[in-house]
Amino acid sequence: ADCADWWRDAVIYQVYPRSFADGNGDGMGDLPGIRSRLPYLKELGVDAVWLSPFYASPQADAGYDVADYRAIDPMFGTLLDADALIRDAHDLGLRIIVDLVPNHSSDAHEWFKRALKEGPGSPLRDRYHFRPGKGADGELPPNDWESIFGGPAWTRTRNPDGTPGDWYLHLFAPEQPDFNWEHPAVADEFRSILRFWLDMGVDGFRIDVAHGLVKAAGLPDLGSGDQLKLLGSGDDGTPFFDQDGVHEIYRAWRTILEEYPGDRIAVAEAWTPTVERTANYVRPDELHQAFNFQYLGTHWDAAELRRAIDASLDAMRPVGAPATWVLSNHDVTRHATRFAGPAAGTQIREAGDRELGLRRARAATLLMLALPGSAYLYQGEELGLPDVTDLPDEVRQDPAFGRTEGQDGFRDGCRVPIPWTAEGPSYGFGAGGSWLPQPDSWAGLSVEAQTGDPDSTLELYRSALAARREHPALGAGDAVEWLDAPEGVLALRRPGGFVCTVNTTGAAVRIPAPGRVLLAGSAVEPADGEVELPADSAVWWTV
Ligand code: TEU
Repeated sequence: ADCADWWRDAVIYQVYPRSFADGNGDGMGDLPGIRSRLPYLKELGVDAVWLSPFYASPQADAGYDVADYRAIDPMFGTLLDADALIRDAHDLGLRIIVDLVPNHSSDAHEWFKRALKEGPGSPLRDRYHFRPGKGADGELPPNDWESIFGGPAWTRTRNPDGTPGDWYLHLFAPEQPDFNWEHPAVADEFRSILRFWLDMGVDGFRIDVAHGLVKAAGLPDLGSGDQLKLLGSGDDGTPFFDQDGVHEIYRAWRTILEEYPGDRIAVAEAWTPTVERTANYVRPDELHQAFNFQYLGTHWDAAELRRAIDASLDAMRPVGAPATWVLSNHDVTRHATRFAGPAAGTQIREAGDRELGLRRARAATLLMLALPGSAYLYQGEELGLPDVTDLPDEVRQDPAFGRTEGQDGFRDGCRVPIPWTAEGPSYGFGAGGSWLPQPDSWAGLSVEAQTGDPDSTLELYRSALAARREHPALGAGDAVEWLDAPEGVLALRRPGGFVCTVNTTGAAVRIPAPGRVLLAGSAVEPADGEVELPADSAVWWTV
């Protein structure tokens, strides 16, 4: 883990601070809580921890609305807590990656507050996208863009004298005004923020909405067309995503990262239409990694999984970047629920067959961890947590919730606080309850309940991560060789004498045993050179 290219095959664990561990009993997770659980993460066997935003924020979008990029929100702690967390992590050999939110600030950011207060003509307005409205009285938004959370991407301001004024752009919630990245002060400020956190000792950044910073000149209308389809399937023509200009920003950032010792990295959150477009973000002089959302979006289907894996490896090979796998995060339905039913997509409403979803999730994880490259885990997936699909409307906090039809804002379901113990009011999350209610069934899924149970998902993750550390060949390079296998079965060979078999079908399948069992998600007993692969299961073999 100390080597220069530590990130190429790193397993990185995403902590969602408000839902991980609550140190002060106010029902909200915090930095001291995370700090107290670092030994758990060390024992789990991950290389690094990515922390979702903990900055000063009104929490209109759970901290992705930053009011001060150099301060910790009091609800999470202080800069001293952050410093202690980084130090403790480093002492344990864990790296820390922080979330950077450069596409937009909070409307409570000093610049935006002053821009509003000073009124039209304020030079601070140039740091955002302020525009006069259309129509006789400027009563219509400047263009036809829609917010990703629903509704227009523009909100009208009031002038200091109370009259209706200009509009400002927000690709997300109205409380998240988009920065104007053409303005040099914005670029300067973020270079300075990078240095601030690098000086604090962080090992890298996860770049929020990395594909969104630059907008097409003139902010042209989308015209007819389903905007959501443009976002979902992507389209090179989208005037606010994946514009070529973003790459200049990342080249400047790479230079800064390289100035610091210790191989600091940046990973792009870029929802691009194709893996080839994603690869543009990880050129040798830009960011190091980019999440592979094409893989995240696949059905539980052998051919589809194989296609997504090949496409990602093929796209990354020419740029020399590691494929970066991810199955769950704080924006999508957890994979134990996604794979439970026939529906695909990132937002699933039904709970589905819990057992089926868990079996497939365990198999999908073993497949992911047998692939070359880096992998991101989302807190709680190592416990096999499902999404909580029946949260009452009144506890939901996702700003997308209820904004428009079709945008359901089901992201709260994957953000329910972690169960640590089998007993207690919030299953050990904290002494004062939890900001979202945990289902009763989570007692049996707690860290305490699973620890030491060899059949548990937690112990499966621990074993898989231990094996990955013991056999670095598992994550190394970019080579995957597909072996002949019956329909619905994947068999992939990795250099170093490893084979991973995945049976994606609902029935047991008999195949020639590829070698000796290294790790199995469900019990397998090879005999006479053959083995029966249980339904929806994966096995690692050494040959
Ligand atoms: O997400 C960017 C993004 O595009 C997501 O909104 C995604 O499309 C959606 O969640 C899928 O349902 C990032 C953060 O990860 C997310 O939590 C923030 O809400 C968003 O940026 C705004 O900062």
